[in-house]
Amino acid sequence: MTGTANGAVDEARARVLAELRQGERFLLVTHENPDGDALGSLVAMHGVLTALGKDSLMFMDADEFPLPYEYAFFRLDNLVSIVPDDLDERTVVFLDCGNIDRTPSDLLRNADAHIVNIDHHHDNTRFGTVNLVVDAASCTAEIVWDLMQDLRVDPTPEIADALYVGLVTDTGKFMYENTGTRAHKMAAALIEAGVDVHEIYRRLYEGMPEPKLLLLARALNHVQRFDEGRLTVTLLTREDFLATGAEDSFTEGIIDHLRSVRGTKVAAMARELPANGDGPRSKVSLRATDGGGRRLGDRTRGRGRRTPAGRGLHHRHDR
Ligand SMILES: [Mn+2]
Repeated sequence: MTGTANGAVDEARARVLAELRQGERFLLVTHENPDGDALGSLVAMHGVLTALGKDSLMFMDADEFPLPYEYAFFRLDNLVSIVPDDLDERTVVFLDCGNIDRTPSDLLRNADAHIVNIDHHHDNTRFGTVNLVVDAASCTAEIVWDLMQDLRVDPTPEIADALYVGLVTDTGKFMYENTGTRAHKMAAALIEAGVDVHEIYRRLYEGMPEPKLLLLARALNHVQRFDEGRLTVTLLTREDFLATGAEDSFTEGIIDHLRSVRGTKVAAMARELPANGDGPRSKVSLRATDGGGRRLGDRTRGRGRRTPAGRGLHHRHDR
C-alpha cells in the first residue's frame, strides 16, 4: 500500500491489482451480519469492477435480509443469494472478512474457488489465493479506495457514498484510534467527489426505530458492575426482544454505553438468541477499554447454526 515499507503488502497489492485487471467475471462476498464497512466495501468494489466493464455479482445470503435499517438505503443491484453455477470461472473477492468461517455459504467455504482476500483485520487467516491484508488501514473501504487510484476509476456518487459509509462506521465517526491522516484525506477526497456528509449521517445515525430505544432502555436497566466496576455487564433475554419488538441487530451500539462508564475495563453484553431446532442459544459480546475499546470477541453458545469457536475474535476494528 502506498506509503508503507511493507514489501509483502506491496507485493500482495500488485497481485490483487493484476487479478482485478485480468479477471472478467467476479463474485463479491463479505462477512455475515454485514456492517457498514462490509456493505460499503462490497458496493464500492462492485462499482469499481462495473466501471472497468467487468461482470460483477455481489453475493449475500438470504438470511441477511432485511438488512439493519441504517443500511437499507444501499442499492444492491446485481446481488445474488445463490452461489452462481459458473463459480469456477469467477474470481471470488472477499471484502472485510477476517475468516472464511464468517461466510454464510458452505459452498463458498468448500469450493476450490479462486479467492482474492481484501481485508484490514490483523488476524485475518489469509484463506485466499491472494491475500491483501492491510492492518494499518482504518477500514476495508480504505483499501478499496487505494486500489481504485491504480485502477484509474473515478468515484461515482454511489461508490463515494459506499466508501464513506465504510470509513465513518469503522472509525467510529473518525474517533477510534485507527483514525489517522489517511482516513481524513480519504474523507476529504470523497466529499470532493460529492458525498453529502450530513445526509450520510442522517441515514446511519438518525431514524432509529422506537423498539431500538426501548431495547436500549431495558439493557441499561439490567446493567450490573463487578470487580469494583472494572467489569460492566448487561443481559437481554428473549422477553426483552419480544416486549419491545426489537430485532437482534438493534443491540448494535449498546455495549458502547457500558464501555464508556468510568472505571470500566471490560464491557460485556449477553443476549439470548431466538431458539432454533437445536434449543436455546445465547451470544456474549466483549469490549476492552484499553486500546480504544478493542473488540475482545463474540461467542455464540448453544447448539446453534453458526458456532465456530472464536467467531468474532478476528475483528479488532469491527464495531
Ligand atoms: Mn471493517
